[in-house]
Amino acid sequence: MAPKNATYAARAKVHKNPLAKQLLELMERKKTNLSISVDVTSSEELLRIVDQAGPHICVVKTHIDIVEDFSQDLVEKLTALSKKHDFLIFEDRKFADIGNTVSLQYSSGVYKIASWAHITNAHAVPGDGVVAGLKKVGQPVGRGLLMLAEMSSAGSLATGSYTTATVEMARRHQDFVMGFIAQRRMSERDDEDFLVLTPGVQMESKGDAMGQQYRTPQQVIEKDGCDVIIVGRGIYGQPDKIEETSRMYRAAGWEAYQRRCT
Ligand code: S5P
Repeated sequence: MAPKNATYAARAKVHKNPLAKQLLELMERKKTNLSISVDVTSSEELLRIVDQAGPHICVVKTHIDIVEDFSQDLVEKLTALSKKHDFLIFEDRKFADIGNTVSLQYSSGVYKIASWAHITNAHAVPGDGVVAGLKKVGQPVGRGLLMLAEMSSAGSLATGSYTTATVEMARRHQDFVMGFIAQRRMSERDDEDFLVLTPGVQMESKGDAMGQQYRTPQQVIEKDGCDVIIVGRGIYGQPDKIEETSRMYRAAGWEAYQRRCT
């Protein structure tokens, strides 16, 4: 892995995973390590939030199955916004089944996730088959996968030897697995460079009533060596201040990264 203080640009130059390289380049070009998690149930609200946050983010994370009025039009408009504002789309599907099933869930059904989401994620619990099933669909169309190595929620079972085994699984599929959803940097090896995208980030609150636990951009990026902060309610929780709050989290995330690099 690149040293903890290596810049996104330096890492992009030598990265072998195409999606990781693309994201690192984008982050450097746009000077942002902020991802917004837009967990809202209306297409119109989703698109409004994304358009307002757009200038400040590198990734939009969706839970497409919570949108009540989902249509192909939403996907087309979201894709247009990703081009307008220069960000990647990450469908937080958390696949967790046998290879054959996840390949169908990823390619087919109502959502056809692989046709529009640059990035998706999977739990390691089924074993290597989950990666193989997703890779079969996603790799030919240039998609990337994140493995859930840790979770932000209280009492998560993704710790210790489970986390270690997840990293080992990712190592066996580096052509498709671009990194992890985790709470800290996952590897210090200099022959690999997994990106770490980290949810459970907020500056105002320490958590919610259902086990979510929040840490600050400084803790996540500067102290724990993660690469991208994922902020949900910290931004969309104030629907009238999307632009302003995105700007604030972007600045906090980028300053923490700059301090890490010096
Ligand atoms: O460990 C995790 C992994 C994920 S992907 N913890 C999480 O909270 N998430 C997701 O990040 C979760 O599904 C939600 O979409 C987002 C956090 O939202 P927030 O409103 O708590 O910031």
